[in-house]
Amino acid sequence: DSTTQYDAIVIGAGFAGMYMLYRLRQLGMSVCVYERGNDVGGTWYWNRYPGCRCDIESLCYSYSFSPELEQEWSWTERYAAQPEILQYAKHVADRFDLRRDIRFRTTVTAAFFDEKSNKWQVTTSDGECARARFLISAVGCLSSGIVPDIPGLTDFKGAWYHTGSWPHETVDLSDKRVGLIGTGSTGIQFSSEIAHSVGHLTIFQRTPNYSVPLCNEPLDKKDLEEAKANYRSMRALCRYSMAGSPYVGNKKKAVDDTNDSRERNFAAAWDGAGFSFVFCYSDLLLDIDSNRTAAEFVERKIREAVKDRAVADLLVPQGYPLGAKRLCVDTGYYQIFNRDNVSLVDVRESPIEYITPTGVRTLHEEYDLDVLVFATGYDAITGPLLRMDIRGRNGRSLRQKWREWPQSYLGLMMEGFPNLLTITGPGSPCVLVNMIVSIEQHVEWIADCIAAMDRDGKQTIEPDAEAESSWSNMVDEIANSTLYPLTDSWFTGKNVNGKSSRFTPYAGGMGQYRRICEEIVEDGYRGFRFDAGCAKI
Ligand code: NA7
Repeated sequence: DSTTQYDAIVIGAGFAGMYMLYRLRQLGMSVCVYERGNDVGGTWYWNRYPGCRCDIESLCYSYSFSPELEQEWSWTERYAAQPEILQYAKHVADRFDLRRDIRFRTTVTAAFFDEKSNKWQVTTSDGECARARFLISAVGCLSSGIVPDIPGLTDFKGAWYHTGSWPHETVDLSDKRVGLIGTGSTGIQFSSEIAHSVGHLTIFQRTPNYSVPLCNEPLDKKDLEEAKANYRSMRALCRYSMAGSPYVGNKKKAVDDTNDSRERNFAAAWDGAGFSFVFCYSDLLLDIDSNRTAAEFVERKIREAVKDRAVADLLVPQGYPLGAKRLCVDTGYYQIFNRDNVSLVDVRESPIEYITPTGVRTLHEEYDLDVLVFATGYDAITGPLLRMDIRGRNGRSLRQKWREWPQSYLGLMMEGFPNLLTITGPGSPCVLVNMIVSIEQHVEWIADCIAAMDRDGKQTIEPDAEAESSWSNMVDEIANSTLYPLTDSWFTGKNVNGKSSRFTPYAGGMGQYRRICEEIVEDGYRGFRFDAGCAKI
């Protein structure tokens, strides 16, 4: 067999793939990482649109595994912009000499499990085949962008872009008539950044989102010295926290507070904002009445910021709880609507009918545009996995298995797919928490599991069907105890035509999830079977 053999193949060289490679090397394994981009960084490699910035604080949106790395890298802002995060990813790749095991510009198209050899065979876009005992997906949760199927796009004479595959060369938007479709986190970041420099910005909004201020600021020498001296305790807090960030949330419920005290508390949270806003009471994502108090506060803030009452009416979210769609975090978003060169079009009231060679035609009006930008989101969490044709035991495909519902045990492994491990897969906390904390926990769990298998002479690991289904039911139950499923969103898959819709991430929090994973290991990998037939539950 001339096929190249590895101990492990990792798909993706973003933050998950890079750290996985680092840990597998420490186990002495031969590893190949396939990466479709030209360099490391994943999300931060592809998302180069103006205004792209992480809305988790830099000091905790960074690797914790190397104290030396922590000390030598100095973040410049409380919330880092995309170029700085990409620079950090490149620095990590250089520092740990990761690139020599990464095959860039190579997309994995298919993978099947060969039951005779207990190996995964992987096929890539350049027709190459490789085999490995372990196949580890590090494809990310938001890497499969969606451009809506609007008639006429191919006839559009101007330039058009999806924010998740923004060109590497500078796109000159100055003085251009720019159309933006989508007002999620990305659309809000993009429009706030460019409104001041474009000729005219037309924002096509279907659903208004709740957005709170980012309150970004430079990190000075003193901030950094203090952070560097306290990294260990901050990381420990993140690891066992709800959201993978060092917020100490308020234990009080909003419904139990008096009106005056609640107003003061919301105002203080607004002044520090970022995601900590939703933790200013313990029940904002659990109790609809509490949630309403926060939503009303944000509504007042929107109305204070936007001068035109009719525009403010359109920007105020209606009919779904704050935070049920991912909360947006902005820098001066609502204020851009006071500018003469920004207009808001309600495409729920007047839907986009088609794209013309010169712009966008809605039911009631035509808009002339030079550039059209789609900030229309992603086929989240399962999308990047299902783009590949993955087949496990008996040739059964993952697409088939997940037709109804993406069942997984711990978001880490699927029954019928031995030795396939998914970093931040469906059923893990993934997108509900700081992704780096989530990634590090999965990578470390996987590396420890492989080391334990080698110690015990086990070839394969696979979850038991019963463990997988009870985990998936629990993910569902926890989601249903929150307000998240009360609206359609990319969390539920409803943003993708024909996608099975269930709330996909584990909503019990990072700390609780980590404890469960630890207990399962202490209990001899409860719910997993090692080698065919060695069930242990
Ligand atoms: P999101 O949050 O999925 O936002 C996509 C936006 O695009 C949202 O406002 C959608 O409206 C809108 N959309 C999608 N399709 C259409 C069509 N056909 N017409 C009009 N509007 C449309 O994606 P983001 O990239 O902003 O954020 C994804 C995550 O990336 C973010 O949460 C961070 O974790 C990073 P809808 O709400 O569906 O009515």
